Amino acid sequence: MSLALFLLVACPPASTKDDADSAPALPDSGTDTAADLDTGSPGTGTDDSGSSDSDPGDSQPQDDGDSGAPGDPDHDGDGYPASIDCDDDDAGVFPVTFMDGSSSPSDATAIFDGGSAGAPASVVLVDAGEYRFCDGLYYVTVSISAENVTLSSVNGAAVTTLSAEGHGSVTRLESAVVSLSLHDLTLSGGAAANGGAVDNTVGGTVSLTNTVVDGNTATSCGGGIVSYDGYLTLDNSDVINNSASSAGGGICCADCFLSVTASDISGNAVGNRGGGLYLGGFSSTMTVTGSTISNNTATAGGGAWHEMSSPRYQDSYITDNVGGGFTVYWSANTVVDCTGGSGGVLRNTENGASMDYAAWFSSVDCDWGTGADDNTPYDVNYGYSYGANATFSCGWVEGCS
Ligand SMILES: [Ca+2]
Ligand SMILES: [Ca+2]
Repeated sequence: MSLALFLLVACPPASTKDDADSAPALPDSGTDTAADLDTGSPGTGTDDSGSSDSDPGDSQPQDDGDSGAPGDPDHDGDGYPASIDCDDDDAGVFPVTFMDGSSSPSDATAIFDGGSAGAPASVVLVDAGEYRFCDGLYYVTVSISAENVTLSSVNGAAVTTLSAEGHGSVTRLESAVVSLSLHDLTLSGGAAANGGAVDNTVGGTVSLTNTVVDGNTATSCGGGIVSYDGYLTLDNSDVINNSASSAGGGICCADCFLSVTASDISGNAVGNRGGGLYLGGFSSTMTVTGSTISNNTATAGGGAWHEMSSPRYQDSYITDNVGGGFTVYWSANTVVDCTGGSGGVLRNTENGASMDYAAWFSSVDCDWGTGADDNTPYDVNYGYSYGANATFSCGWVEGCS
């Protein structure tokens, strides 16, 4: 088809009908010329393709008078165009929505906005409630002094990230009464002395649900998360690719209560003890259930280092760590229980488990590896070596059998 013929077919006479908008079936009540000269007021005109329409690219057949840029409408009139408003049909949902439970949602966008990679926004939260984020990458450091604060997202961790981009911890608790819940978020880019993504050195309470702690660093303890004298709960969350200099590449927990369920602690590294996690202090307890600790690296305790604590692994895997599966040092009671039908300590470099001054250790129905799955050189290094034992208990070194 020649260009001339194509133009004849595609372009009706401009003076007789709507000329170029996205709803050509609509008659244009204005008088068109070859160009669009519709003079209707915004919201009342019928041709939206011309210079008189502020949103020629949106889905409205006519100028809708909204404040969105061309092609980026603000349908719900909340002041935010669809590109950053993850619910553009709900005027009560903003890029960052704050809900305190007692009134209608309010707009918290301004306090989280405006940060850049070089200068993250420094946010202090003094009001209890939930801050829910639309999709996006927010450059922030967040310190929390309100008692109960939830940071969450509308569409999940894969599309919603808070990053400190090397300028401190992503989140920091300011006192022991603070309880911080993290839901459906990714925390990354934190860099601090302790706790790159979550700094809880004050004895507060932290829980992570459907959350990813990825790519944070600490010069001392807890590349991803630190918890001193506090409570830390992970549910269906990942602590991955974090690093620390001295202890706990992923997690550092001292005098704390740690609960890990259906989570993944992988790919973390530390210069000294506890590649995945470090559990220390005189009163720490830990339960890891249905989770995986894998591919972490340390000089000792590649997967985990337990010191003066009581760790319990329930139906969990400790695999492929460099520097040993886990080390138990001066600890009262260690249990590795796989009676639920899964879990094991497999393919760790050096030992599956190493123990010094461990009072009691038991393994129930766990796979400690055979053949290609064996740990090297020992499944259990207890001063002596024990290999491929599925179920055994050791009370003090000489009682191990
Ligand atoms: Ca909107
Ligand atoms: Ca909205």
